[in-house]
Amino acid sequence: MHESKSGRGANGWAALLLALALGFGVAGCGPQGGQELQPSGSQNGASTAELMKQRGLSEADVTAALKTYTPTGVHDPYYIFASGGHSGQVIVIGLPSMRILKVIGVFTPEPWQGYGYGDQTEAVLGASDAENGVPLRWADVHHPALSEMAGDYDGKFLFVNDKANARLAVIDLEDFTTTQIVRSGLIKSDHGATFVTPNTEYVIETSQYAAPLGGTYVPIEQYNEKYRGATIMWKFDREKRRLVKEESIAIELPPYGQDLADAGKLASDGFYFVNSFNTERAWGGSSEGNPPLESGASQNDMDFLHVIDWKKAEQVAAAGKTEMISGMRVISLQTAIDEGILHLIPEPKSPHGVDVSPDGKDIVIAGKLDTHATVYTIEKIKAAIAAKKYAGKDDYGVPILPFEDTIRGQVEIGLGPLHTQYDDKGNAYTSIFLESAVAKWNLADLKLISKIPVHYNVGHLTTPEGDTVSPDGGYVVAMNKWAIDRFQDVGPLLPQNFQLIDTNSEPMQLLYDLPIPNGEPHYSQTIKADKVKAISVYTPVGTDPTTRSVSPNAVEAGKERVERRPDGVHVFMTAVRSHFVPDVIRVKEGDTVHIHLTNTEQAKDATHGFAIADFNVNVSIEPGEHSDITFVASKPGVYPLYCTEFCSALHLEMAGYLLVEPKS
Ligand code: RUQ
Ligand code: CUA
Repeated sequence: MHESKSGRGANGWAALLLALALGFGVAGCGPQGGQELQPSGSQNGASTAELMKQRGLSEADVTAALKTYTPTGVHDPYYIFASGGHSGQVIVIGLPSMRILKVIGVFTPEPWQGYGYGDQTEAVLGASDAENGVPLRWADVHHPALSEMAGDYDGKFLFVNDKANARLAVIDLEDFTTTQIVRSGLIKSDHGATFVTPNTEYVIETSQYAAPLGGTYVPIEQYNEKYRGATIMWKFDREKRRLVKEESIAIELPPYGQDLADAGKLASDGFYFVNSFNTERAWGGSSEGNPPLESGASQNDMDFLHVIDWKKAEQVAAAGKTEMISGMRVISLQTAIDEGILHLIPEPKSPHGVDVSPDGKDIVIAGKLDTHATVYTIEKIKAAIAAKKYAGKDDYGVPILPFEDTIRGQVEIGLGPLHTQYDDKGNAYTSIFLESAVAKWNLADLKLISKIPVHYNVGHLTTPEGDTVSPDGGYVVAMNKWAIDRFQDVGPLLPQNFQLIDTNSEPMQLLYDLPIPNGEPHYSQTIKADKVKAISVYTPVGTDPTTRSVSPNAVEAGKERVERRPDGVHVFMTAVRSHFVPDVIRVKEGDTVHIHLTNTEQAKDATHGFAIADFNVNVSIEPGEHSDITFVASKPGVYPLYCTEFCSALHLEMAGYLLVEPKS
């Protein structure tokens, strides 16, 4: 194995733009791919040295293995919660073993969990069906955010966004299930989402592509006048475990391409920061004589960092200075300007990540078309706001704070820096997309320390507790968009590649490659495992996971029954190893069938599944869980039903029949 240098200097804008247009970094750098290791089957009894020799492993390989190997029964000290990208799901991974623990169904039906099949989870998944008119059953998940108290992850909830359809979801970390999906109706896409304020007072969702607010039609020629961005402060009610639209506040923004966001903490508590690109307000139309969107959007040397005073926004909304759009309180752009809620600061061309440092003093921006990380300080930003020291106003009258007066400095990082994470030693780690590398640099003196190549085209990074006021350090995981030669071929669509890096060693050491096979993960957050207090059974028996209280339809053992009611046949059923009671269901063709199913088990891992042929019936019932299933027995016939989890020695016998008698 060899490690080659990136072999690429600062080639100027032309090369940079070309590489960007191709969306393609320096493929081929780093250890050579495509080797096959010898299997170890014939090596029983070999010493470590002999095994290394036979399998062609270096000392570094063995060190890497020792740093990640986790014996059976031993648990990882961290959870990674990774976005599942356009799978619409969330992936849960143990760190440092990189073992995949769960894929949580969020915006997409997930058959193993029965998510999106039973009545309860169908209601969660279909929350915006009526408003949208078209049922949405996929999403583009980008940025998970763990709930926080005093700027520290508290292990209670996880929020994620759907960039494609501008939705947010709430996942309860007691049972790792999705309990709520919301949509404002105000914006059409989001990207600066989800980010939480230090006590999870609000979950931030900011639009990406400008559109008329509220979803009306306006010709695109009126882009400047009528198209708008918006940032939404979704109120989170911890008691109810829900985002509350009526108590949420939106702020109208100019029609720039608002990008990533981050909430201030400690020194910068009360503010949040949103990047933007396309402050040129290009809208495409390349076949109508306009420049294509990508070049139209890259004309200006600077775009705008949006500085938002959310505590002020809260006061302004409380004073009633809002208008209602799509059932949401909106602070108009003019009000946001008049009340000093919104300020802009120039930021280097087409930035992407904005990341607040653990002490809240620094705000680090990395620009895709700039080779630097730019470090702003909240102290200087606050001073400029207080002194009304403006470098001008944008076309909408938003005051612009001077660039030079708000920054502390810049660090030369490399080609195409994107996202920054922090450790416990005052270091920052920035992903470098075009160079396919991770840079380690010191936050205090803004000095580059070292770089490590990754494979390939890295997007976000995650460090343990990395977005909190006290990161743990030790590791960084690079979330790479391309795998190219890292794994054996599986056809043209290749997995994404999560690479685990040891940051305590210098130079940093690459430890492990984890292929992600179900969607492009963007961001992840990594939390100490002991902060997450997951339950193992639902108590009391009959609990509905979406409400976390006993379902009115819960069934007790011995009280199973079938009732004919005006709205159909109600089957009150229990599941316990290894039978369903009742196990024969008799209905008539055309009947609406309501199955109320309680798993009466209280043993850890004693899950049952419930499936019926032909009617798309499939749920998973965890110990103590109650689930309701509704379907129309639209065709006569004999339909086996059975348990889908191999729950016991008599699992195959955990079965029965649905008999649908013909009408006539
Ligand atoms: S953002 S890397 Cu949502 Cu960078 Cu994808
Ligand atoms: Cu219950 Cu198999």
